[in-house]
Amino acid sequence: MSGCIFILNGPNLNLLGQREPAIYGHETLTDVERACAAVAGQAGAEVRLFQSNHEGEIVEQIHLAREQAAGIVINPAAFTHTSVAILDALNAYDGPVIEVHISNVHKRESFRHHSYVSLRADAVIAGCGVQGYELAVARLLRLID
Ligand code: CA2
Repeated sequence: MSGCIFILNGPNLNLLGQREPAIYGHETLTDVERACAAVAGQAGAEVRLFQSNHEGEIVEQIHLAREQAAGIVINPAAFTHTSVAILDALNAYDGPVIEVHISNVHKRESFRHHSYVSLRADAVIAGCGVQGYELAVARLLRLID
């Protein structure tokens, strides 16, 4: 198996590991990228991690994924609950998509219970901490095998 898995992250996730460790843990996005690269590497695949605080930049990464990615792992962060634009972009992507949330959004405020992205995602992982990203990559590798 070869191919690149895009790991897309939404607003404020650049602060991962620096603030709110009780909710999001101590690991950073760099740690996430390293762990996911190790999982993908066992199958001869690569990952590319991207984070943006801007909705349009995430939409553009999803467009790029149409040509470059065998699958997408996405934590849209707050855009999960608001963004029809990200949903529409994912609907124009043909490969598998896995939605990840570090926290268990269903144990939190009710506005976090609805996800536009879940209307497109092939699977949703929530509440596994940053391990959720590794689980998502492992699942994607199975789906694109
Ligand atoms: O649990 C998740 O992964 C979320 O996608 C995280 C989003 C939140 O809006 C979603 O409802 C659930 C928030 C990401 C903010 O990330 C931070 C990380 C460290 C410190 C502060 C914010």
